[in-house]
Amino acid sequence: MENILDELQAALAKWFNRSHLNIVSEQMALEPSDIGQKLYETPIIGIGAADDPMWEDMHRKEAVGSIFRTPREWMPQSKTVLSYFAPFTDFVINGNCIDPVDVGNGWLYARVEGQAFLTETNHFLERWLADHGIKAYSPYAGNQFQYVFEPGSSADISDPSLSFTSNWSERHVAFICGLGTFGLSKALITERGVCGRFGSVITDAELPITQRAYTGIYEYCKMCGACCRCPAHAISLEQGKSHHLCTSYFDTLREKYAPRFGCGKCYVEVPCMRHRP
Ligand code: B12
Repeated sequence: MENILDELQAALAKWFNRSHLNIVSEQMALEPSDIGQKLYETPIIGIGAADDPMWEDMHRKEAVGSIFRTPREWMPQSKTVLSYFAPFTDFVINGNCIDPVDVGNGWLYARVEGQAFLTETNHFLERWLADHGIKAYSPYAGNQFQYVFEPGSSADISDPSLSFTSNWSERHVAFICGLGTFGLSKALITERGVCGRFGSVITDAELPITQRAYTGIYEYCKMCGACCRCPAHAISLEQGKSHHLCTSYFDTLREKYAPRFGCGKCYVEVPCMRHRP
């Protein structure tokens, strides 16, 4: 099973280097100079055990909440979870460092078209693993993924005590799979920093487990406060991060950048931007 991970890394590298979905096309470009730019670097991977007792802890209100479904609740025969972090390219990161408020074009593409590419990456992993005799399922890319923002804001979720959560939180999954810990901004800090996005698949194979190099949930964060320059004033050293203030501000950006959206000012110009501090 060790070898299969090397093979998978190679297949992912090829997919990230060759897929046209990972490149700014002429149709999506806001400026001609953006055409041909790449959005994501090849991901880093972490593997968690489906019987890790920490999955049950995610049901606790202060963690993810009752809405969370453990790997076994998604797929009863599951043995492991493969979580990946796809770092943004310099094109995406540098473009969002130019102005403290205006969002870079690359950041907007990476959020919208880039997430569509990552959803395809989850399906790519499902297919690749199936070709190797392994059943794999991506909760986020499937039709049962659910999330809720402000309490009571989702028609599908009747429990009004739930807010800003989902039934498969990729950062919590990545935390359990050994990829990193949370920061003050609540971004997950990996070896490649915070600038990037996560995806995952649940599998029925005994893949080699990644040992977590941490115990505390904020262990990789130096609490330097650099992310407190958030334009929505949603982050402070005293109060942490307010999802409510962040989301309200985010909604105004949906209008400004329609049909795209994004912000990520707490992800750039911070010591954890590209590396674990
Ligand atoms: C809802 C959502 C939002 C909402 C609300 C934020 C939120 N709740 O996380 C809004 C719209 C504001 C948002 C904004 C953004 N988002 Co968003 N969002 C999500 C989404 C869909 C679900 C998040 C979720 O389920 N949260 C669950 C709640 C419970 O998390 P939490 O409150 O932060 O968790 C705390 C508690 O669990 C607590 N805790 C207490 N006890 C315990 C015990 C244990 C054991 C643990 C582990 C934790 C714990 O610790 C945590 C940290 O404080 C995910 C996609 C996904 N499927 O995961 C992306 C996701 C979190 N977003 C992401 C990104 C990139 C962004 C933006 C940068 C978007 C952009 N492109 O500009 C901004 C950044 C804002 C910010 N600083 O958070 C990335 C995160 C990347 C990273 N490095 O961490 C994700 C994972 C998407 C992805 N596929 O990669 N997002």
